[in-house]
Amino acid sequence: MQNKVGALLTILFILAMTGQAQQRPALITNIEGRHTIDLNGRWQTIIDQYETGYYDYRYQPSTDGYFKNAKPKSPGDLIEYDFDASEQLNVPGDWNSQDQRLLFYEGTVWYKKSFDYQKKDRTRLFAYFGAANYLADVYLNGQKLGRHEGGFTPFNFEITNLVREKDNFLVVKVDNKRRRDAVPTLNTDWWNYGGLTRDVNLVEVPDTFIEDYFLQLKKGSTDEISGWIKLSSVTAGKVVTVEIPEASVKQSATTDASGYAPVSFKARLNLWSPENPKLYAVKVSSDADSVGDRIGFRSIETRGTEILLNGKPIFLRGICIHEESPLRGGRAFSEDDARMLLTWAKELGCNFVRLAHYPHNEHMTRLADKMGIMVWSEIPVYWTVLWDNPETFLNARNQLDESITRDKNKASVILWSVANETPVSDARIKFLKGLIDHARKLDPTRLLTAANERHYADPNTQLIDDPLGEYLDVLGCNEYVGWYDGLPEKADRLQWKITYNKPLIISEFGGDALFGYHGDAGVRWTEEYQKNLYEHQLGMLKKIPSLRGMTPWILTDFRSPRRPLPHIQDFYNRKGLISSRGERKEAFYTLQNFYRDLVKERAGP
Ligand code: GCB
Repeated sequence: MQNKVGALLTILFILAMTGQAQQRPALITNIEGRHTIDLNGRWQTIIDQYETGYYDYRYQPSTDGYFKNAKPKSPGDLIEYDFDASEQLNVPGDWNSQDQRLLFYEGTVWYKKSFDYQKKDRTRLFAYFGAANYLADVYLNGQKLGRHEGGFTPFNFEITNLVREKDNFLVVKVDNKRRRDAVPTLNTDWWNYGGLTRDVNLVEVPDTFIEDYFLQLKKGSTDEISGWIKLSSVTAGKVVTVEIPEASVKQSATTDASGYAPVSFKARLNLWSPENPKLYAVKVSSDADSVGDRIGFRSIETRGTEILLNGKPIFLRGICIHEESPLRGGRAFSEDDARMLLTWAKELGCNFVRLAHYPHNEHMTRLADKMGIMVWSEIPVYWTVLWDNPETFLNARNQLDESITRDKNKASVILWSVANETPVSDARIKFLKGLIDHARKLDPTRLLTAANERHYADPNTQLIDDPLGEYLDVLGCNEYVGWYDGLPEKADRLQWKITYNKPLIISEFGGDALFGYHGDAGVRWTEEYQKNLYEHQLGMLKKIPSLRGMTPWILTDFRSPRRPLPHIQDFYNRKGLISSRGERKEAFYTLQNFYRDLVKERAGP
């Protein structure tokens, strides 16, 4: 029996690795270009720590759970919940920062929103969730639509046949309990914000609609757009058209048996770059549907240790960012939140951000497109996920898939990262190689990276030789010389050896400082210590010949359960260059000056 189970698991794992086990979910791309009805606002909620609304007293899934939104029909009826009399929470928004009782809560909260809907002929309707952390069970009018796992990527369900004109109730059970086999796993260094953390919309589309499209410059080209358009049904022989009026482009193609229409055409384009974040109005249409987008076109490649944007070598002046709103507290979710974070990054002198450690909301990547900021996008394969578990792999791959589906037409996104600080092993390589292959299949144009670790070859030599490097285009490396690894001055005597002839991004370094705490540079937690650490780090990093970018850790202080030190941390990771109240620490200016000098040096004498 054991053997049979083992064999079955192996087959599942092989299927998963080769991509045959699961169909890609039909996620609708570019919701902004669609007619939507927003379901944001106040939702009724029930805290359900014991999951009474889901399981019966024998711990079997109940047929009569809270998703029924039941009401007593007579005075004698026993119903122990009532959404309409329950407390409300804002959507989008995590629950932790909205209700003091829920700050540390990990478990289930039920959400309910009622709405009316005017039905239309030949119109399909989808409920689209920007994200729900972590596990979402979704019901409409008492019927289950499905489940989604993964806290940072969008998903949608069709509700055309279930929706009615009056008194619909959309119920979502959101569960943010951490699990060893989940992605991320039990152990992270960020707050486990639960809830419907991003926008919820109803999306109207025609019967056969443009479900997805990929329109980017062909790898290595600056004048050939190549990609595809996918219709929702698999009817062959349908004509689809791409128009970019400003570039005098109008191209048609015909769908194949699976509803895909490959396109490839020449175009004279004003290329997207941080100095010139040019976006073109693009229209994709079929006989029944039409969707508008704004897309930038740029090429991104590597040559030896160079990263080339539009054929020219670049240096990525970056910073890491968590999806947290420093001033309001809690998860960032709005365009205003995104604007504040990206404006601060620009003020620091950045042309690049690492959106750690999971896909951020779409406002971030849309705004990065408009503001001319290049993006490293990441999935939460963090530290020690279960490398040997096929389900864990499928989950990670699905999160990568949804992230690429959402953002693959954003010029700002130049790097997909598949992991952060994962320990070297064969099982991990197999897992991550599976993700890399999948990303390359979905998107042959972008660069692949991961934030890896380094180790000491001898007391003065840091060695980057992670075997994963072989499969990456750009090496990412986190290091904490001066914080977890000695004192800041240690950086002065270190040399770096890198076994790959590839560009390197130092994807993290830094140290904690409490804003306003001043003292000697030798005193931990002071702004002076952090500033001194940055000075020594920057001196060291400048000497690495293949260094092509850096994203120090991190733009702003952020909440973390791993950081309890009273009066200093108070459950915040204080490695921000900006405090959780928006105050710039001294090291902010150290990095800002460094980036200013870099720009001057690169502009020439
Ligand atoms: C790391 C992690 C990051 C942590 C950071 C820290 O290496 O990648 O998620 O927050 O260190 O502050 O320790």
